[in-house]
Amino acid sequence: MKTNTATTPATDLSIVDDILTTIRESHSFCLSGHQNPDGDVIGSELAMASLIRRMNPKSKVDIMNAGPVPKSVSFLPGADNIRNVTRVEGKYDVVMVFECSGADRMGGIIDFSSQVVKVVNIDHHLHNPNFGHINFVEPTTSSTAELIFKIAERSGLPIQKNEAICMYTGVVTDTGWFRYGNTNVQTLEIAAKLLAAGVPVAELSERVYLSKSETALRLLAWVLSNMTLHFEKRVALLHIPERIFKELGAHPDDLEEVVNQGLQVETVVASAFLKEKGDVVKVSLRSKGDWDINRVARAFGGGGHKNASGCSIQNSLEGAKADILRELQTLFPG
Ligand SMILES: [Mn+2]
Repeated sequence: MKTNTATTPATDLSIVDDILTTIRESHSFCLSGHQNPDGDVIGSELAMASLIRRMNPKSKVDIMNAGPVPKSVSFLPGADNIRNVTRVEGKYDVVMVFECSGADRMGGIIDFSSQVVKVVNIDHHLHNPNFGHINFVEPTTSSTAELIFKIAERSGLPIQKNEAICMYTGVVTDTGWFRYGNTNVQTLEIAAKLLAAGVPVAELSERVYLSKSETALRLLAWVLSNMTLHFEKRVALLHIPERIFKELGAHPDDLEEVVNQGLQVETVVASAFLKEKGDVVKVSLRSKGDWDINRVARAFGGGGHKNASGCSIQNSLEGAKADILRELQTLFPG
């Protein structure tokens, strides 16, 4: 077994200080993440909103996303106040953007040039173009929640239990509960500090992971029975036709984690999950170890990380399967 070579990122504290100064000196904040936010976006937004309210009690802090809070993290303290919008109204001193490669990744809900004075860009993805006035971007950090932790710690305020729960949720959902290669020394050091701040680990894992609907399990059963293996069983191809999705009465939340199931097969190094919706197929990609699945996603204009990426393909389900297999084949030259 290989040793964990994941590096501990060195943080530029002058950026963190710029963010803290911005929090102290501004009056209105809009916090937002990528379209269809995940556990890391929601946890980061909630922890950051709480921190801003403590540092700057008179300020107005709104959280708005293009998409609902996933059911698995809807219990987080403050999640009821997160708004699912198609458009942000009015103007803000600051917009804090989590996990986005640009304004369009937020679903186009806000116009930076006319509605915002200052853009703070916080992300841990590769290829972030540093579109903000302040850019706190660390691709070697496991999760945005860890970046929020660094800001909170540097503020000098003791971390509150509600904030710790939100940040911990961001870290564990992005690291697969510390199983993925993005887990590094810093991740576990931060996790330890969050535990010290009162995170109830067992209760939290039950709420996040053991709270699926019956439909989600029936959908998973369908997907796994129809799984195909390719390239000497190194690739698992999973799919769900729109017709089956509707027949089962499934909800988009029911698809969470489905793509990871393909990786359970011993020989499989890359798993693709295709979801048909209208004339577009959404593709989730996962890989093991050094297999770079991000390259495959980028071939279709998508993005993400080396081991977890996604893209959309304008094609029929069968057409998209052929497209994605053709690109996956490039992982295995010769
Ligand atoms: Mn993340």
